[in-house]
Amino acid sequence: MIVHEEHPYNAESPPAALLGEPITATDTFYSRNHGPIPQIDPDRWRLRIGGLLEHERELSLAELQEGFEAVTVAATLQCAGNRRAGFLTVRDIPGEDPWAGGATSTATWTGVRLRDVLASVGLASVGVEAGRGSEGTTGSEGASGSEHTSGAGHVCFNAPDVSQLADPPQAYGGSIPLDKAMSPEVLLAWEMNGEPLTPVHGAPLRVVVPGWIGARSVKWLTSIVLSAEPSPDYFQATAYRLLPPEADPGEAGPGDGLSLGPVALNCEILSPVQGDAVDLTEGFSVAGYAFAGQDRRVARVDVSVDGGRNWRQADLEEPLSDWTWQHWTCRVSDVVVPGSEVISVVARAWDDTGALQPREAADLWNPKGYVNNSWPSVQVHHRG
Ligand code: MTE
Ligand code: MO
Repeated sequence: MIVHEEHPYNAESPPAALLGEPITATDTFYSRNHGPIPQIDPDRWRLRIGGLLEHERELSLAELQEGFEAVTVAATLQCAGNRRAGFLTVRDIPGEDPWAGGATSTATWTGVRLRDVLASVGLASVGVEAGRGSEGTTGSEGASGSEHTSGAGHVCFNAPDVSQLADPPQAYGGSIPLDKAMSPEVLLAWEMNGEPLTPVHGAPLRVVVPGWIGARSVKWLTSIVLSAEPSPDYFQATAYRLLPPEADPGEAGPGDGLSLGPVALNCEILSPVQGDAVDLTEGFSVAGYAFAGQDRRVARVDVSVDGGRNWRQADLEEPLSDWTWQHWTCRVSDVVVPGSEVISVVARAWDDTGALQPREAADLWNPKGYVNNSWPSVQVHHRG
């Protein structure tokens, strides 16, 4: 692992651990933590469900595991700060870790559907079919399209870990609109890759919100609150928001900037890595991942070995599910390098709406360093 911080523990997956692997081994799955890892006794742990409901409910782990259908979903998690390092040549981002392209990983998650648990507290999926609200699925924070008669529009998640880096210290939480919460892929999970969750990944129970930024997949879940509004928690209301470039993040308050929800189209080159020697005469392979987030799929990945002037198409793998990244590979040979033996390898992904990643990190830079989905590039030289 590439460890950015020990306390709190923040570590990204090295490129070699992600390369060509549809599923990331648990011990090389990235880990993003805002506070100390809570050690929770699963026998004493309870999940409380409250808010805009007729009956509050408290569930033990056994009651969750035995009371609802267990399902397994393959899903990629991706931190909103993934690839932040690419912003630092534009302008410094003090106080945030310089994540490269390894703040993303994929696992199979086993648990129960959040919607089944919500149904057990009287929240039927009324309105979900009637209105897939554009607000809810784009991640902006108006009323959800699937408003329930109780008035709930958002499902808030709370955890016991406290970030000492925020002033004052802040317990971790977040929320998603009700229509996403009622989608069948959203889980309350106790297993990752077929094993019980490890402490760093949220034991005994975490939320998994496929297709949305990792921040919404709240670990060490202890309570769910149904609410008319998004969670007031610091990590929903103030952090994980895209501020305009001129904003002072130290001054940003609740509601400033735009709330991040669905993952933006992105890709990364995992091989070769920066500075590698490759055989330009014999040829070499360029490989990486691409991910399109909520409701979208990667449709094409292009590779250039001349800094983005000419392109060839990579072979793109099928995703394991609607909620995973796609790996790609492109064999490059007959590279002619006039004058210099250093070449710039660039990749770019298109999604199935025809959207292309933006080219320049400079156009995307923001004070907290979120959503760098500019074209990745690496410089390599001839091995000769
Ligand atoms: N949940 C809690 N309780 N505390 C946290 O710090 N970090 C979030 C999310 N859930 C976090 C959390 C962020 S920002 C990300 S990207 C994912 O967890 C990372 O999940 P992982 O550590 O299992 O990879
Ligand atoms: Mo994150």
